[in-house]
Parts: sequence; structure tokens; C-alpha cells
Amino acid sequence: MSSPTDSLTADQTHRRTPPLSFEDLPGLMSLQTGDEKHGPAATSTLDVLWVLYDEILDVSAAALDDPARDRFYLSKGHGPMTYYAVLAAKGFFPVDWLAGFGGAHSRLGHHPDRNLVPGVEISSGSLGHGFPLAVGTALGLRAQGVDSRVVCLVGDAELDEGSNAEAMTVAGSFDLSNLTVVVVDNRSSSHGWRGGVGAHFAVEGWIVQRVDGRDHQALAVAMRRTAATVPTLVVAEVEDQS
Ligand SMILES: Cc1ncc(C[n+]2csc(CCOP(=O)(O)OP(=O)(O)O)c2C)c(N)n1
Ligand SMILES: [Mg+2]
Repeated sequence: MSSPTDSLTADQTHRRTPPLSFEDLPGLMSLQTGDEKHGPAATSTLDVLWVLYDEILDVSAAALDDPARDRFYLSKGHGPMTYYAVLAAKGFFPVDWLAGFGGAHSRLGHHPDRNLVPGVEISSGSLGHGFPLAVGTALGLRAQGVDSRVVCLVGDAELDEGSNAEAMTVAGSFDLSNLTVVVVDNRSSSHGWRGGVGAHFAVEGWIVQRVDGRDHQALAVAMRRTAATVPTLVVAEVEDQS
């Protein structure tokens, strides 16, 4: 299980120029001193987000509007500190912005805003919207013949929202092989999932993989894998929510 070690102090990180590394993320996160009540929700996504932006997604700050870019939708928009840290590390916006996190005049709100933050594809925070949007985007890209992937990150409790059940079924029925959903599973949903969260997706025809959500190599292999005709689910298991 990998974890950030040898982290730089916030001040050291502040003075460095992107692209930065995984080891820089704690420093970048510590710059975000605004009141944040969803710290565990942020850190649960740390490794998934890093591997996505470092190894999987074909996106870059230099090509924000490229129609052929991959799309990443952070549906679980609460606790966006890690998301902001990764985007800053990859040069989507200046590291300087992080210090303003949560402030009245900051672009970096407690929920990400696609109109304010370069690299953010959807505004999120109200749970249950990102996955249906990702299904629509995957359908639209396929209809246009654009060979891009759509990756959507959801929480296990977010899946309690009924909109996700519809999205799961539609994506399976339409064979959306360009869609990958990553569930960060910290076993926080109200009633849990009989047979595990992946069992429901498997019934709808999805490829289902379960991996250690802190293991970068396992995450990369799972998130890189797509099937020719069906959508892919990656269940990234992390520590229980304390
Ligand atoms: C539609 C909607 N209902 C309720 C909330 C309040 N809410 C914020 S975080 C959260 C729990 C989300 O759990 P999960 O998706 O598993 O993410 P985790 O915090 O475990 O990372 C809830 C219910 C919300 N943001 N949106
Ligand atoms: Mg959860």
C-alpha cells in the first residue's frame, strides 16, 4: 500500500513549479487552510486521483478545450482539497490559488465549479449527478465518433442516490465501453450493498474490478483496462470512514 512520504513543507512546495510529484501532494493540501469539514472524503480519493492524472487520463492544461481529450467527472464533489492539489500539481492552475481555498473571493470553493477552476469538467457537490452526466457524455462522444474515455469518480454512499441506478442500467444497455466509473469504497453507505457494490454493476453487464485504493500499480492496471463492448467499474477499497 503506497502512501505519501517525505512530504515537503507547504512553503517548499509553494515555491516549486509544476508539474509536481505525488510526494508534493501533502504540502499542496496543507496550503489549503480554509475550513473543510470533509477531510476524510478528500484523502480517500488521494491515490485514485493521482494515478488518474499521472498515468491514465489524456488531459493537459495546454489542451483544456480539445474535443478529443478524456473527460474526468468528480461526482463526489465534497472534500475537493485533493482534487485541487492534483490539478495544481499538474499545472492546471497556479499553486498560489490553493491558499485561498474556501474563501469568499477564491475560485476554489468547497464544491468544485467548472466555470471557475481550469480542468474541472463538471460542477459537483450535490451527489448523484456526475454519473448520469458521464453516461450522457459517453453517449455523445460515441455518436460523434470521438475516441475519448469518460471516467467518473463516485462515493459508495453516493450510489444510494437513485439516479445512479438508472445510469448504471443505461450504460450497460448501451454498451458504453468508453465509460469507466471508479467507486471509492470506504463502506460509508447507509445500508451497504448486498454482495458488494460491484455485484449490482455486474448484473447490468459491467466489467467489475476490485482493487486496493491505495495501491498505485493496481489502480493503474484496473483503470487502464477497458472492454471492447461494455463499461468498466473499478471499486477502489480504502479504509473505513472513521
Ligand atoms: C444530493 C445530496 N444529498 C446529500 C448530501 C450530503 N452529503 C455530503 S457528503 C455525503 C456522504 C457521501 O458519502 P460517499 O459518497 O460515500 O463519500 P465519502 O464521504 O464516503 O467519501 C452526503 C450524504 C449531498 N452532498 N448531496
Ligand atoms: Mg463513502
